[in-house]
Amino acid sequence: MSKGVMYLVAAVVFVGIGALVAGLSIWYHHPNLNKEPLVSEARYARCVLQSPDGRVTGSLYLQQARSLAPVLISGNITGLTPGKHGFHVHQWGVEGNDCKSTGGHYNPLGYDHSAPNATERHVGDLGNVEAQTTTTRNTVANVVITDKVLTLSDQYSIVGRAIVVHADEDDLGMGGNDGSLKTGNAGGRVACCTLYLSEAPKP
Ligand SMILES: *[C@@H]1O[C@H](CO)[C@@H](O)[C@H](O)[C@H]1NC(C)=O
Ligand SMILES: *[C@@H]1O[C@H](CO)[C@@H](O)[C@H](O)[C@H]1NC(C)=O
Ligand SMILES: [Cu+2]
Ligand SMILES: [Zn+2]
Repeated sequence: MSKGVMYLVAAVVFVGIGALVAGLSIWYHHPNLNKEPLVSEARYARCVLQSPDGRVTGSLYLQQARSLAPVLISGNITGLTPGKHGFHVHQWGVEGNDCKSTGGHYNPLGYDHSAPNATERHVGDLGNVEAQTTTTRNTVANVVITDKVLTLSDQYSIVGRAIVVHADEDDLGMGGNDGSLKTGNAGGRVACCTLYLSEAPKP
């Protein structure tokens, strides 16, 4: 063997041993990396709506069977004015009972505001909920949403962000003006809450 080839072989062996040592040390410091998780991958989250004037209340329950599965949202919201109300995930959690602290619609991909079934939309674009008058002169909006864009895990998780309910109807980006492509012209923020991870609901 020439000297050059010997040096090359020595270098390859040296780098190989280095990689092995690095790999073993990562494995040693993170012994859980090669273990199955003890709990199921399903995730659950909740959001307890609050409104500055206390008129709107409601609880929302979210669930996702596994990473990349659709997110189901269910719940009831009472005290809204009858009719449709924009319903979104905003970027930040609620600070100090102030729905303005939640920033704009959660939009990590930089798209325009649109409808929940649009291929390009804000991640937070969930359309509208509709409040109906009940016999007791109150209103209730029954929320049942299945959404394929939202997720409770990974890079674009909405956990820790906010759900915001608006005063007016979301025009789903069809309003023909700048506001429509930003917020759907859904008006003021009448209620909001921060999403937090929770246990599976008890049957
Ligand atoms: C919402 O209210 C309806 C009618 O009272 C009830 O059947 C439903 O279970 C409620 N949904 C949730 C998620 O609490
Ligand atoms: C989204 O839904 C609306 C109403 O349900 C429908 O008119 C529209 O064509 C749908 N858009 C897409 C992109 O599927
Ligand atoms: Cu909003
Ligand atoms: Zn939006």
